[in-house]
Amino acid sequence: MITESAIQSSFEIKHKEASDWINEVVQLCKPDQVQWCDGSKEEYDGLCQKLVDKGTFIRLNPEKRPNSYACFSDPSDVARVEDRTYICSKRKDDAGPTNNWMEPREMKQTLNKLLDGCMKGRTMYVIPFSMGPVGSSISHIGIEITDSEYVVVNMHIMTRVGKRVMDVLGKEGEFVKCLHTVGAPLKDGQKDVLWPTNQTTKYIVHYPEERSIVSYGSGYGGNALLGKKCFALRIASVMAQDEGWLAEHMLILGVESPEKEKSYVAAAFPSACGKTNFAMLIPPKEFKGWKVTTVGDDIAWIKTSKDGSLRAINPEAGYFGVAPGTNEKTNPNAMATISKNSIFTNVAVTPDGDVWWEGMTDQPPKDIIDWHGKKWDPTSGKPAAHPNARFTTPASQCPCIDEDWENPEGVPISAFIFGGRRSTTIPVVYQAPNWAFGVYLASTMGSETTAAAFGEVGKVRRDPFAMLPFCGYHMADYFNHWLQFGRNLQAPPRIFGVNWFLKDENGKFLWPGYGDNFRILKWIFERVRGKAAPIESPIGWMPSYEDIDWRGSEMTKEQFAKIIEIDSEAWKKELLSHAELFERMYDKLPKELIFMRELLLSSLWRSPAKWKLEPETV
Ligand code: TSX
Ligand code: MN
Repeated sequence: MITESAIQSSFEIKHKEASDWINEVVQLCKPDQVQWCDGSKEEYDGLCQKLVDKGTFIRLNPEKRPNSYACFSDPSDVARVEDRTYICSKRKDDAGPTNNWMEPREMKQTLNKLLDGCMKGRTMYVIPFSMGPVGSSISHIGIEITDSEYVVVNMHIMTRVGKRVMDVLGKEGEFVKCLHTVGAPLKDGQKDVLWPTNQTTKYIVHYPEERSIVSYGSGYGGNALLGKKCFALRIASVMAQDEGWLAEHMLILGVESPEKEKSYVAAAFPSACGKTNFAMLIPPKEFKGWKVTTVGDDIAWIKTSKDGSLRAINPEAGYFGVAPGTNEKTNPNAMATISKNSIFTNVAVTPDGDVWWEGMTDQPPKDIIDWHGKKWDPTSGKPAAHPNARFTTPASQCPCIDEDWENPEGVPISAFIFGGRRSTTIPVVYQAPNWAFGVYLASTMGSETTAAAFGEVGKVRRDPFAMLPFCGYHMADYFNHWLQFGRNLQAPPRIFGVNWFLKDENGKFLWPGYGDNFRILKWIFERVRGKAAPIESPIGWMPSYEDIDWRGSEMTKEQFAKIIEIDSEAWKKELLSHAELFERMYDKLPKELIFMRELLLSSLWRSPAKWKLEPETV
C-alpha cells in the first residue's frame, strides 16, 4: 500500500480538504504512484514522451507539425456516452425527465466496487486546474485525479494547470472534485494496451449538491477531460442556478467596425452546425476594416457585473474541435491554430508524419494510416479519420483571438444568438421582441440529424439552448432560471434566432453560409447598437433586403425573400412540435412559455399563408 510520503509533488499542499480527499482516493484506487501536476512545460514534454514510448502517441514530423502528436483511441471509445451519463441529485425531480438519474448512495455503492483497485499498476495524477483566467472572480477551480497521461496533457492545453491554481485556492478555497479512471488496472507485469479503457462498463456521474464528478471506464474527450462538459456545463449550470449566473454551451465572439466600435455576442448551436467555424469567422473581403475576434468556441460563463452589464469569460484555454470538415476554406483560422503544439485524436496519419482527415483536401494523400492504425484503402468506403476525430490546441495560437480573451473581468455581452440546422421553416435570422420571447425561441430550438448514428437522418431533434445533454438539473427549472435572470437585468441583451441551413425543393442550400454569415452578424451588430430599424413579422423582428449589407454578394431580393419568409402552415406544425417538447416537462414548465406559444399561434392565424417582407408581393 502506498504511503503518504510516496506522493510526489514539487510544491507543498496546504489545502487540508484536498489532501484528505486525495489520500482517500489513493486508498480506494490503489495506484502504484501518485504525482501532483505542476503545469510546467517539462511535465508536458515528459508525459508526451512517456506516451510516445508506450506507443500511444505518434510524434508528428517537426517540420510539418512542430511539437505535435497523433493517437488512435480504442474503437469502442470514440465519443461521449450520453446513456451512461448520470445526474445523481438527492431528488430525482431535481435531475428532471431529460437526465439519467440514480440515488447518490446507490450510485456510490456501485462506483466504489468499480473504483476499488482500479488504478493498480498505474500512476495517479493530481491536476489542479482553473476554469477561466487564474484568479478571475468569474473563474472556478477544480482538481482532477486521473490515471491517464493522455488526460493530463490534454488538460494542460484545455485548462490552466498547476501550482498557481493551488495558490489561489489557499488553505480552504472551494474546488470541484473530479475523479477519473480509465477503469483498466494492470496486474503484476501485465503489459499495457495503447488505449486503456473499460470495454464493458462506463459511468459519467455528477453529484450536483456535492459539486463532484466521477468518471469510470472511458479515456475520451468529454468523458475524461472533466473540466469541460462535466464541470464547466453540468456542475457549473447548477452552481449558476444557485448563485444567479449563467453557464452556457456558447461560443463568444467580438465584432469590430472600421470605426473601432465593438460588440460581443454569445451564440448557442447544437452539434454539427459549425460552431467553431462561426466563432472564427472571416468577413467577406469587401468588408474592409471589419473584424471578428474569438473569445471562446464552446462554453461561456456569464455573470452580472457591478454596473449591471453582463460579463462573459471562456472558461477554457484551448479548443477540442472536430477535425473532419476543417480546411483552409471552411476555417483558415482553425487551420493556423493547429499548425503546432497540438494533439490529434483519431485522425489519419500521412507517410511524411503529418495528419489528414476527410474534408481537409479534395484528394487524400497516398499511403495513409487510418484511425485504426492500419493502411487505409481509399476504395473501402470507410473514412480514414473517425467522423468525431478531434484536435486539442491552445486558444492562444488562434490568429483571430480576442485581445480580451483572458481579461479576468470578462467581455460585455450585447446579444445572444441561437441557431440550429433546419432545412425548412426557420428563417435565416429573426429577433425576439423581448426577453421572454427569446427564452421561448431558445427553449424550442432544434436541429436536423445529419449522422445515421442518431437515428433517422433529417428528423428535427429538440435541443433547448443546445443544453439538453449538458444541463445538470431539470430543464424546465433551467428555462425558469433564464426568465428570472432576464427580469433582474436593467438592459437585457437582445436575442436572435439564426439558421444557415435552409434548402430548396431540390436539396440545394439557399444560403452560402461561412463568411457570408457575417452579413447577418453585421445586422445583429447594428440592431444592438440601435442602428437598423426592423420589420415586424408574426414570429419577431426581421431585416428587410436593404438592411443587409450585400457588398460582394449576388443574392437577389427574390432569393433573400425565400430565406426570410414565414410559412404559416409550416409554423403551425412547428408549434405543435413545441407542444410535444413542453409536455415532456410540463410539471415545471414556466407559464410564460405556454402563453408565448399561444401568442405565436394567434399571430400566425392572422397572417397570410406566406408572410413576406413586402406584403404587396404576396
Ligand atoms: O460551419 C458551417 N457554417 C458556419 C460557418 C461560419 N457549415 C458546416 C457545418 C458542418 C459542421 C456550414 N455548412 C454552413 C455554415 O454557415 N453552411 C453550410 C451549408 C452549405 C454548405 C456548402 C455550401 C453552402 C452551404 N456551398 C457550396 O456547396 C458551394
Ligand atoms: Mn460543445
